[in-house]
Amino acid sequence: MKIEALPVVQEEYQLKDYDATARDFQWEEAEKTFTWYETGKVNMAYEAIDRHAKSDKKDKVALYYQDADRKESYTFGDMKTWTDKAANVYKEHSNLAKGDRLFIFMPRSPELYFALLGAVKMGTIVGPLFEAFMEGAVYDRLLDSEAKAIVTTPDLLGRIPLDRLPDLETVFLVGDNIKEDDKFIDFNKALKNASDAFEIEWVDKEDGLILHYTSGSTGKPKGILHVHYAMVQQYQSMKWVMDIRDDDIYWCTADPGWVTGTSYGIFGPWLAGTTSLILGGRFSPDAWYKAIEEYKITVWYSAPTAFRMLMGAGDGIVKKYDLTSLRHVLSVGEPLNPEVIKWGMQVFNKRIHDTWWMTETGAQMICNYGCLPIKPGSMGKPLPGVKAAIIDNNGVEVPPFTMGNLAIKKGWPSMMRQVWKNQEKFESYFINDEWYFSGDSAYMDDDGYFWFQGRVDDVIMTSGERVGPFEVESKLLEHPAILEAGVIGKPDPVRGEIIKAFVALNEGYEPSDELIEEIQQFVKKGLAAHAAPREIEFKDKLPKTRSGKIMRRVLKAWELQLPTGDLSTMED
Ligand code: 6R9
Repeated sequence: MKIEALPVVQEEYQLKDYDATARDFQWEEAEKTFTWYETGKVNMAYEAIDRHAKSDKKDKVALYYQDADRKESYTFGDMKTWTDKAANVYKEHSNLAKGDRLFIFMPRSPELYFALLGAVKMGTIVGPLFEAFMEGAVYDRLLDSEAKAIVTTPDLLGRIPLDRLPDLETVFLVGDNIKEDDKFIDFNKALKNASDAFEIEWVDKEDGLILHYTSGSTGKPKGILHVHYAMVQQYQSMKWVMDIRDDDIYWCTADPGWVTGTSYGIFGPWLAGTTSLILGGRFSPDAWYKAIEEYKITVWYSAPTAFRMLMGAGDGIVKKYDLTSLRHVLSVGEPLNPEVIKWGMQVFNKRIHDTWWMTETGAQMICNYGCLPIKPGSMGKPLPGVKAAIIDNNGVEVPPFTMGNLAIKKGWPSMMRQVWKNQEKFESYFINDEWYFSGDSAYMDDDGYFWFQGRVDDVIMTSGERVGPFEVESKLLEHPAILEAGVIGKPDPVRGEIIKAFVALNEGYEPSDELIEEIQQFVKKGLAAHAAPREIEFKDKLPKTRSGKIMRRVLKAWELQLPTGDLSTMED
C-alpha cells in the first residue's frame, strides 16, 4: 500500500533536527533540568509543583478543572498548598510511611490530584484505580500490593471488601456527611483543617512512585512499578513530542487509572510547568469540542477510540465550535488509523501525531515529531535516547519490512523497575539481558519508521501469510457503513486461520448479506485478497478497555467459546 507522507506544516519545533539529536543526545543533559541535579534532593512532587510555586510561575494556572457541577482553577501556588495539606492529612490520620502503598479510587476531581501528589510528597507509592472497577478488580490490586490506605468516595466504598483486606488500615472518604472513626476519615474536612506547611520527604531517584496494574491476556493483573527518576523522560518527551511551551493550554483526556492519565495527565505537564485542563464526567462530543473552544486548548492528547467517536458524531457538530486554538494534536493507546488522520486534517486542519508506548515503558517511546513528515498508519520513530528495533524470537534484529517483535534496548529512564512481587514475570520481559520485548508485533520501513501490526498473539497466519489485524481494521473503517472493527484469526483446518471481522455499524446502516459481500469486496480491492475477512459478524458495540483498546482476545474467546479471562479493565 502506497502511503503519502504528510509534510511538516510548521517551521519551529523544540526538537529541530531529529537525526542529529537521535545521534548525539545523552540523558544526562535532560537530568540537568531538575533541581536534584544540584541539590541531590529528589521528589517528583517537588519538581512538578513546589519548584514552580517558588518561581515566577507561582500565580500561573496549573489546573483548570471542570465537570457538570464544578468549574475551578488552581495556580501552582494553590497546588502546593493543597498537596502539602493532603500530605499532612495522611501524616495526621494514618501510619503511612515512605514506600507504603496508598490507592486512589474515585472519579476525577481536584481532590484526586491533591490526594495523589500529596501522597507522593510523603514518599508513598500511589496506586490509581479506574472508578468503574468492580469489587473483584479492586480486591486483586489492593491485596497484591498490600495497600495500607485508600482514598475513595462513599459511593465506591461498597466495592472495597474491607474484611478481606487485612493490611488496609485507613480509608479516606471524599464526600459529604462522613461518619468518622479510627479507620474512616473525612478527607475534605481533614484537608480543610490541615496545616499547609509540609516538610517534603526526599527520596532516592530509584524509589517507588506509582504502581499501575495492567492486565495481560491470562492470569491476574500485574503491578508495574515506576520510580521518581521516570521524570527525566516524561519531561523530555513533553518538550520533544508534545512540543509544549510556556503559554500552552494543554488537555490530556485520559483518566489517571490509565498510565496516560498519570505520566501525561499529571507528571509530564506539571514537570514542564504547563497549564492543564482536566475535564471530569463522561465523554460527549459537544462537551469536548466546547472545552477546546472555551479553554483555547493548544496541545491536545487523546486516543484513537475518542477520535473515532468524534468522527462518528459527524462534521455538523464540529462546525458549531471554534477549534482554531489547536496547535498540536496527539494520540496514544491504539493504532491510529489513516482514516482518522485524514479526518483530523479536515476538521482541525492539523496532523494527528501518533505516539506509541506502554504502561511498562512509563513514557512515550516511538512517536511522530513536529519536525518530521508523518506517514499515516505509522507510529513514527524512537525518542532520541531510545533504541527500538524489530527482533526475532532469539533477539536478533531483522531487515526492514520484516514483521517481528517490537523491542527496546534496556535502560531508558522511565522503564518499569519491578513487577510487584513477581521477579520472574519482570525477567520474562527481557531477552539476553539486552532487549525488552513489548509483546507488540511491528515492522520498520527503510526510513526508520515503525509500523504496528498487532499484539504478537493477535497476528493472524492465514494460508501461510502473516496478517496484522490493524491493517485490516483500518481498511474496514474506511467503509462508510463501519463505525468500529475488530479482527481476529479463527482456526481453520485448511488455511490455518481465517480472518474474521466483528464490526459495529454507523447509524442508518443495517446488517445484511449484501453488506457483508460489499465489505469483503472493499477490503479485497483496497488491501489484498488474502486480507479480506472470510467471516463478518455484526455487533452493536465491540468490547474495549477503559483506555479504548479493542479487546481482540475477548472477541477470540467469544468466537471459540473459551473463558474470557480477566475482564476487570473492560468498559461497562
Ligand atoms: C500508553 C498505553 C500498551 C499497548 C501497546 C500496544 C497498544 C499503545 C499505541 C498502541 C499502536 C499506538 N498501543 N499505543 N498500538 N499504536 N500508538 O497505551 O499503555 O495501556 O499499557 O497499552 O497499547 O499494543 O503494547 P498500555
